[in-house]
Amino acid sequence: MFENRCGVVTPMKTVKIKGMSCQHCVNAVTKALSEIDGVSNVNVNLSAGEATFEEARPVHSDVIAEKVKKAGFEIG
Ligand SMILES: [Cu+2]
Repeated sequence: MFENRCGVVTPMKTVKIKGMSCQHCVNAVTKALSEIDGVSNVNVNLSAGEATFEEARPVHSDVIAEKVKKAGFEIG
């Protein structure tokens, strides 16, 4: 969490990612999520099968699912 210029705390979001098996997968998911407009500070945890990130503004879950799918993984 951090405060942006407006003093608004950016909400953290965590999503479950299915299909990750190694660091390469982690990098692919991290890159895919980072490319989404409004998403920053992406942190992917391989053992937990989770991705945590900050949303500067609300991002629809469909957009996230689509991006993850294109990278070859699934939200689960
Ligand atoms: Cu992999």
